[in-house]
Amino acid sequence: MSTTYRFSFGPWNIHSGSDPFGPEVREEFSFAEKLEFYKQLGFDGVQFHDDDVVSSADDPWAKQESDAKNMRKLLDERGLIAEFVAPRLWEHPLTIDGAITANSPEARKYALERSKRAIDISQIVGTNNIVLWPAREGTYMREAKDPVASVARLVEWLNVMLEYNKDIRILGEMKPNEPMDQAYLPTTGHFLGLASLTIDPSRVGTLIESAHAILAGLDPSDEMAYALYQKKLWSVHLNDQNGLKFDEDKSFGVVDIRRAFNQVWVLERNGYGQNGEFIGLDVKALRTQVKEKSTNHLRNSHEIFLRLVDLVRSLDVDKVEQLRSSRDYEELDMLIVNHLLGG
Ligand code: 3MF
Ligand code: MG
Repeated sequence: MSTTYRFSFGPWNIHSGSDPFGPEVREEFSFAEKLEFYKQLGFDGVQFHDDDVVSSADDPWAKQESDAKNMRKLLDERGLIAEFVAPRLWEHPLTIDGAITANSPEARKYALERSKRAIDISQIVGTNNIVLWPAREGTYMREAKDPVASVARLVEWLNVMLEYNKDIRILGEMKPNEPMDQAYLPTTGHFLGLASLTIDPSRVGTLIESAHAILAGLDPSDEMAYALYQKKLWSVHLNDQNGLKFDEDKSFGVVDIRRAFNQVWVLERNGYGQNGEFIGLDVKALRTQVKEKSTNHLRNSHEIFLRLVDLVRSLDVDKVEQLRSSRDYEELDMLIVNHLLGG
């Protein structure tokens, strides 16, 4: 059965181009304008931070609830689906030194309460998927926090969330560094290892971002395979990355088309998407783009993904099997390269 893929992205993927070294270079599209791009560009799913849904995660709950209901209406009117809600735990003044692993009890309490509200928001916008990107759950220097206590705090956070709502599931999006020097849970493997210690491992899975695997020196398709085997690959953030540097969030496949092909191969051949999983694209427009063309990275990534699906489907699998059996990997190399070159 061939999968009909559904695509998603987050409102942050259409942006005004600021980076740590310079300000905005183009005017931000309003949220309402961004929403109109989804269907135009071939996307059905919207990924949210809690405060993408509500105007402030620090507002009284009654205000947040009404904001979330309005958002649900906007989505329904446009035939859009909320894919996940992620509590944005890394921007608040209280969470400067981390949220879940902060040394400050006040910060940790804030993180727990805010995360519960994010779950409440998810229920209103219509998704059970909660993404945890533990952005500041690490250190700038090793001595800053107790590493064992930090791991325990991450498990405790998971348990509180799983207990708070029995319908939700948690997707950990792991990244080895940036903004921190070292993350406590740098890879999918680290996270899934802890998942087994929670009160309900069946509701703890993963979202794998290509660039995050690359930054950890790993191959994204192997990371995806590892999670797929465990039936725990519940979302992806496909993108590309040119080596070990800051997280570039380049369009999918533009740096290494073969690496992208291998991700599509592992997803397609293992039925990813057949239980409603989205093809999420966490891609950023280059800073040099003008506003009118600052959604092309999404269009391009979507197109590259679909063209790679065609290439995966048209690959001569018997030939691949034959070359594997005869251990003729030089010929296998050529078969793949020829296929990618259209020959
Ligand atoms: C990290 C993420 C997001 C970030 C987003 C904004 C769900 O890779 O996917 O968290 O917030 O990328 O920069
Ligand atoms: Mg991401």
